This record gives sequence, structure tokens and C-alpha cells, in this order.
Amino acid sequence: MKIGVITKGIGGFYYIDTGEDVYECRARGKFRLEKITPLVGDIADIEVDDRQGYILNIHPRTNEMIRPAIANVDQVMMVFAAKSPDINMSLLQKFLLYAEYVRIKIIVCINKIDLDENQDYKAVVEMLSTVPYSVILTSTKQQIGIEELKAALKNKTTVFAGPSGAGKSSLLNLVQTGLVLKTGDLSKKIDRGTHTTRHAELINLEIGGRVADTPGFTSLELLNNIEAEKLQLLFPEFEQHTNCKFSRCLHDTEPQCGVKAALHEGYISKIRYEYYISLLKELKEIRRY
Ligand SMILES: Nc1nc2c(ncn2[C@@H]2O[C@H](COP(=O)(O)OP(=O)(O)OP(=O)(O)O)[C@@H](O)[C@H]2O)c(=O)[nH]1
Ligand SMILES: [Zn+2]
Repeated sequence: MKIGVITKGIGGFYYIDTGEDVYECRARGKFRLEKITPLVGDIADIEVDDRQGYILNIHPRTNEMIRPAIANVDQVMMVFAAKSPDINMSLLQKFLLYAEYVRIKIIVCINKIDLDENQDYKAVVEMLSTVPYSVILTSTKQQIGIEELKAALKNKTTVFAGPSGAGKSSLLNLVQTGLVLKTGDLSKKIDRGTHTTRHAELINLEIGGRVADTPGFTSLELLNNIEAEKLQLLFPEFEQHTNCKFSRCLHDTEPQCGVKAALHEGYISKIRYEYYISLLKELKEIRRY
């Protein structure tokens, strides 16, 4: 028996990288019976002779994303451009929330800082200084931050996310020549009339680690089924300030709220807090019906 990582799945075949070799395997019938589909990123026990074999077992997943379908991601690199296209704050907030929801570590990369003469991106960096996510500032044109990016990717499994044109492919190309992401824009594919399901593939990095070949989060699953009381768990910076008077405080209109106190003292970003309140209102609306 060997252990490896599923790096690709095509037509019922899975490609498992054991670190020494890549094996083409099928899943045993028990997976169908138990309605488990092996995912790219899964750690699998395999039984092989020569180059082919069977997947015997899948190890428990640390996390799982739906689009692209991928398991055990260490981190998501959220790439936004400082300018052109300008940072879409509400999209950034949604991405942060979604990554928190699927429990994946977040790194925010602000690219194209060469275009931002007034350094407007600093407002975003300031907002992010209140959350436990790291920030990398880059420019592919001026080769800024590339070593830092490489260090962050080394020996990790990373999914890139971010709006079209932010520079994901340009950045990856500096990490490793020839590495290009398949486009993540589903609407483009539909326009061309090719309704292909997106199968993620993991690509080995020369520096160690892997990246998914297709950007994540192009469509965000709705978070409608979250309970209002649980929404605050997706805002990790609130946690150390929840010394509120009421144990079930939603940090909205309640008196003596620790989160609101932290907001006034500047430990919690106003933008983040307002986003939280807007989502809370939405969730309460949904519940009313
Ligand atoms: N000025 C400047 N332009 C950049 C930088 N990085 C990328 N670009 C340009 O921005 C454009 C988009 O870059 P891509 O790497 O294709 O962006 P992407 O995020 O992969 O886009 P999609 O494939 O559509 O998701 C290209 O014309 C790049 O040359 C940068 O740091 N500075
Ligand atoms: Zn409170």
C-alpha cells in the first residue's frame, strides 16, 4: 500500500502523486456505495501494481471547496489589483467571509501597486490590519513582493482567487515560468458554448508545494443557511472582544457590547463591522419568512 495526493481526476481515473511516482487509479466500488467522491487534493491510500491500481481509502479532509471541487487546501491567495480594476471592497469582504466559512487560511495579495500613485491601497491594508490575515503587496511590472509571494506558497497547497484582470496568472508566471491559470470566468465559457464542468488539477511547484490550476470562488455559494448567532464566528477579529453584557449578544443594538466598544476604540474596522451588520440584517430578513 502507498499513500499519495490526488492531483487530477478524469473520467473515473484519478492520478495520485506519492512524491516518488504518479499512479493512475480507479476508486473501489465502496466509494460509490458510500456516496463518496474522491476529490483532487484528497490524501489516498492506494494499492498498485506497476503504474495502475485502486484507491482503497480517503483520509479525513481538513476542508472542502465546491467550486472548484478540491479538498485539503492549505490557503487561498486572494489577488486584487490596487488599480485597474480597482479593489472591489464588497467582493473582498465576500471572499474573506467565504474562506472563513470553509475554514481556509487567507492571504490577501494586493497587486499592481505600481499603478497606485496615491497609495490608495493603504486604506485596504489598514482594514486588513484588524483581521488575522496576512497581506502581500506586489507588482509584477516592477518585480515587487515576488520573493515574499514565493515564500508564502512554498510547501503549501494554494488556491488563487480574485477578480479577472487582477494579475493572478502574471504573478504565478513569475513564481514559475509557464504556469498559467485556466480562466475562472464561467460566463466566458458559456458564451463560447462550451459547458464544461471545471475539474481542478494540482500543479507541483518547483519551489515545493502545489497550486490549483483554476481560480477558486468564481461563484460564491450563498450563506443563507447560517444562523444569525453564528455569523460572528466568520469575523475572527470579534472573538477576543465578545465580553458583552449578554451572552447571546449579536453586537447590534444591545447595550454594553464588547465588540462595539472595540469598534469605537479602533480595534475593529468600521468597514468590517458595517458589513457584519448588513449581513445580520439580511439573515434576520430571511428568517422572517
Ligand atoms: N501595471 C501592472 N500591470 C499588471 C501587473 N500584473 C499584471 N498586470 C497586467 O494586468 C493584466 C491582467 O493580468 P492577468 O495576469 O492576466 O490577470 P488574471 O488575474 O490572471 O486574470 P484572469 O485570467 O482573467 O482571471 C495583464 O495585462 C497584465 O500584464 C502589475 O503588477 N502591474
Ligand atoms: Zn456584543
